[in-house]
Amino acid sequence: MKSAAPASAREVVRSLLDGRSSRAPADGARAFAPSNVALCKYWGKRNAELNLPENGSLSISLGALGTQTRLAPAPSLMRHRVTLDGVVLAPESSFHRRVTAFVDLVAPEGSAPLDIETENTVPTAGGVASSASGFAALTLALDALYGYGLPARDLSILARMGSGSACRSLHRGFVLWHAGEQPDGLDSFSEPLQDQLPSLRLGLCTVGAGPKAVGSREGMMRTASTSALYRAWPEQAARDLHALRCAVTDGDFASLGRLSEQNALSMHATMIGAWPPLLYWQPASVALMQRVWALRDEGLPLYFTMDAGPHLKLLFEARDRDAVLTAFPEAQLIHPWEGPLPSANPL
Ligand code: 2P0
Repeated sequence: MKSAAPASAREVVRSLLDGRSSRAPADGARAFAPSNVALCKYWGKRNAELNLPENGSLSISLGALGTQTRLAPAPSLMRHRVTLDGVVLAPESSFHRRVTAFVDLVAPEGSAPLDIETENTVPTAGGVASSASGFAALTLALDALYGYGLPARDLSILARMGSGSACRSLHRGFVLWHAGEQPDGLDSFSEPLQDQLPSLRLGLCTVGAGPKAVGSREGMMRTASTSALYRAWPEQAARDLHALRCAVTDGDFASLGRLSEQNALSMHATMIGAWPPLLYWQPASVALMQRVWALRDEGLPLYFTMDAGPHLKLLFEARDRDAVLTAFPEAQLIHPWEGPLPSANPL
């Protein structure tokens, strides 16, 4: 494909799958992908159809928190059936539509409908990323079901078209998502970084339940189109991304924590400057931030990051685990390198 021409998602997928297996699908496939949290955030798109980001981002995987997906061809069904955490979704629900549109993009033409069962071990649609691990697991499962055998880079490009942050859920540990420059996005892919901070731990502090009022997709668009502060974002993200890569390479936890916290708060500042304003924080979120800052003032090397929701993800080192869990008894401890590896198997 010519890299200069704008491309549709269908053209990009066809170029990736061209010449790949067209054998009969397996009887089924099963996959797992971990969720991830960005330390340098993805906020804003240069192409909404292909989920091409304005800036590169860097994440850490969330251990055993993620998504298990099972696929089985079901010729007797009239159309795909999507089951999320044991509940069959209505075909008109937005998640059903997103999932089936992605499946139709990737499956060979004329394929039988699929029975798609997906289970999350992360809170769904509450600001703790679930679309990331969901579309990553779905991508891995589709690759196994149809026997495409795509290389990791192409899998990440496919997953990104399902949900941007999904491309970072195909690896364990630190993952870099290159923004890329090409209009077709074939240079916007993810890759794992060498892990130099095996002592990193996270603490998930959830605030409230239930779905957020404004999803990331709409939130990004609103911010980019109405927030004057957003103009400063791509440049800051590029600077933070470079510095965070150095912090990971050097095993420099203090720099990683500071850069991550500042990057998250800067992203939120761009949202607050949007119209109508986007403030994902609850009073309890601010109280948690203040607890982190007070402990840091007392000498505890503790930082946080936040996504498009009210929850905090604490960042600390294994040796401070007891002190952190004493101060935050509500936190769920996450070891990024524990749990299954991202993988898929035909059944
Ligand atoms: C991130 N977020 O880097 C940022 C920080 C939310 C805040 O990636 O439209 O669900 O599917 O590409 O990936 C959430 O955005 O958006 C997200 P789509 P996605 O983790």
